[in-house]
Amino acid sequence: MRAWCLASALFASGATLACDTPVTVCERVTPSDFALLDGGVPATVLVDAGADSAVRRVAASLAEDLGRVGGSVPEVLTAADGVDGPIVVVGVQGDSAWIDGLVAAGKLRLDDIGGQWEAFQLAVVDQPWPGVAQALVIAGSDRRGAVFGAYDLSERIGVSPWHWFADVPVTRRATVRVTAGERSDRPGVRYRGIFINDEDPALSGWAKKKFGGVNADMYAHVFELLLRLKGNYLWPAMWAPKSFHLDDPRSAALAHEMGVVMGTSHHEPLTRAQAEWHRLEDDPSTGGEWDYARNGRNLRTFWRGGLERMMRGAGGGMHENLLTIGMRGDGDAPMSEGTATDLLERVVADQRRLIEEVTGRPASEVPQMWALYKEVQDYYDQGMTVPDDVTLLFADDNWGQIRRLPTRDLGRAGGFGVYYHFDYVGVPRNYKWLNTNQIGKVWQQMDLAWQRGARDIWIVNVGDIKPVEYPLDFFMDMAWGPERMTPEALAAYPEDWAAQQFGAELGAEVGALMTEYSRLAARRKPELVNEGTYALGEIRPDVLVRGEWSGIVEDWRALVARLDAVRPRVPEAARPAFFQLVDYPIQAVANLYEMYFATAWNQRLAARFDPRGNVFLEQAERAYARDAELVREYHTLLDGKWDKMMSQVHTNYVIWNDPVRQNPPVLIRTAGDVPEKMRNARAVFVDPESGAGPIRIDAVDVDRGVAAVGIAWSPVPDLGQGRAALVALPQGRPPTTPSAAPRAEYDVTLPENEGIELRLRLAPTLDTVGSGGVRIGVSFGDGPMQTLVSELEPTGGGAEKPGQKRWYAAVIDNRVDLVATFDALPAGRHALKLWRLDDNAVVEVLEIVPQ
Ligand code: REL
Repeated sequence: MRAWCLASALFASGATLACDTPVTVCERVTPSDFALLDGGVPATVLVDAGADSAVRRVAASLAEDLGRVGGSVPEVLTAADGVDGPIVVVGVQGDSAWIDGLVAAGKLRLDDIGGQWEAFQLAVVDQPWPGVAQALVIAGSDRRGAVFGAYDLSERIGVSPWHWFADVPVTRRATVRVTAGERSDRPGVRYRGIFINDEDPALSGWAKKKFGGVNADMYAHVFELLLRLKGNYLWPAMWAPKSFHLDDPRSAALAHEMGVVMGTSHHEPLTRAQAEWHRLEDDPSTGGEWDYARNGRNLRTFWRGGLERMMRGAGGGMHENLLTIGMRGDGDAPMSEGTATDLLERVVADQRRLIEEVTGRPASEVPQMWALYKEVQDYYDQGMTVPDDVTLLFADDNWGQIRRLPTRDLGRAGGFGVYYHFDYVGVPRNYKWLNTNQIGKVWQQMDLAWQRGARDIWIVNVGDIKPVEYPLDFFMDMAWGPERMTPEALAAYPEDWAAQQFGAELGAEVGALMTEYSRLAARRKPELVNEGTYALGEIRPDVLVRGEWSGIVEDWRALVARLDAVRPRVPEAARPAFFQLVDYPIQAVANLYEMYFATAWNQRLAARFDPRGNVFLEQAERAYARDAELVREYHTLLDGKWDKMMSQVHTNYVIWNDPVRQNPPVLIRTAGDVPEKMRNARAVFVDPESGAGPIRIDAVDVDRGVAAVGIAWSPVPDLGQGRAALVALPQGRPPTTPSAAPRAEYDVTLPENEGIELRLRLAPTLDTVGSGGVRIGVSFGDGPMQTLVSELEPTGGGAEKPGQKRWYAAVIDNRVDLVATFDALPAGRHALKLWRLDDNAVVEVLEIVPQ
């Protein structure tokens, strides 16, 4: 087998040398470059006196970043009089006298960004004003464009978006030059956001301790993080009884001031937190049943109040919002039995009437979205439409598989979006402790969304934010530049990201740790692991024989060994960041596996009254104590900056929902002595005798790829349990007929057999078209093709549907197994062929089992 395409496509780094890019940081010094920092002296920052608050704030933030790098914070001036050194000017085209003056004088052209959404242009301008040799212009097409331009520069001078939120240190540099020329950029996806959700007890507990609550002081950091990540949209924390507006009225004002577009979660219409409905229950004009058929008048009053509050805004101006419309039942439940399209259409029509009445604008001019979450998707599938200007927000299955993508009305003005999950509270099991998402999976799903036209909103449920820093950064980078996030850029991402946080010397190794951690953690959410998850080996009088469990634990041990080798080389200043982003997740999950593994052996041996079980009892107890120690270490880091942030319950779940506290494993002590030589549990294991197993092929080990209709099976890194997964690219193309299907071929040698069973291991992706499953074809040689179908039905809010049980199993195991059987084939060499019929098939492993 040859690792087909891997060398060229998968691991080739697409990084451009910074010196070749205009207006970026380059180590080489050329006279035409702009001196952002010269011998520790920063350039002066200039902003118009009347600039928008978001622009003034980011100018100050950029000045602080220059201080972080160079050691002294420059002044932020509103007049250039008397400044003879280099100047950085931040402003909005058409709103900045400084920038417009340069354009009028013919010294600056902003044609690249004119009239665009959130675009920015950076340009080095010589002799901008009398007595000033050079200016670095950061011009936004609008206020957020200016913000993103400034933070783009911050990132390039070495201030990670995570400098506060994960304590990533900034490397001091006395001299920073910015290459001459001009450069512009703009987002691919219009609204790019996060949903803080399931935030009790972790983020809530942390915020309460550090800021006195989930209030504006906390949101100041969240907003800044979001903007540094070039995101613009937030669904605030809402776990009952939180209300973004009632809890601290400063929060909404601050969002507006900093330039963040606020929203509310998918089931909280017209800026109202669900909790407000209950908190205002004493008000006779609101409250009562959350039921539009019976209590429509109060609901309208309630929603009107939300809109009026939005209109009052800061200083009387309207706050920027992307309004959620539609309705679910109270507390995120389905609204009614079955699909009540008429009622929901009435809800939407009434909500839009309210929008017009309160804002005084046509509803089509006030941004709105309708989230097709869980059973709400049924309304869409059954043909319900909402006005053309409303963005349709499709959702994943809460486990990272997008359920549906646009199939009709492709040109609708409001377009489409996706609501995605990195964290979830719900069936089959809550997962909200640590990151379990592979960036390759995020890439595959969001690339599909992009190709299929879901380009107006990408929002991701990030739980407490903290444990999902890495995939969140990736999600936002991809939302900003979806076309730039090619498979090659994806392959380079772990190293690039790690280099940004920990320095170039450690980039490759730490990036590899992130990749392997994500692969192992994605196998199964830690909340779904227990002592019974994997098969134990055999018990013999003198030794124990390794089984599946041992292999799983060995994978984690190998990763910990690599971590241990890297840790001492992490510079002192980066240790807190390293602990949060790399060390804690790896150690904590590895330790959890050790605990369940030891528990499994303890219970098994104790059931046979075998005192060797006591060795494992002690091991499991140590692991349980270690878990608490690791949490303590996290919580006491940096004088307790992140205290309570790791307090999601994560051991010994019994049902889908939280156990209320951490529970120790059930361990059994057996009477009797353990012989000395048995006391080292690791030393008592032996390998099983190897028998003839299936022929296993990593799906990316293709011998021949045969492209057709412009589509080819291609490796996608950081996806699945192999080195990469095989996906037909480009995505978003229609089904292919067998005669026109692209294929991958594997040369295999079959033994004598009476038939062949072929098993495909796929990622549990969904049919996003609604056409009855994801199809894939298999055949041997010139034999007939068999069509295999993966048909999973994620849980909606309503009655259980056929295929739902399969979906439970698939998301628990994070895999789907499809099996084809073939009549006896002659022993010897055959070409096994894999045919692309539908989009969104992600193949990880093939296994051939001769019968
Ligand atoms: O993950 C989701 O989208 C939902 O479970 C949540 O949005 C839901 O609102 C929950 O927090 C409570 O209502």
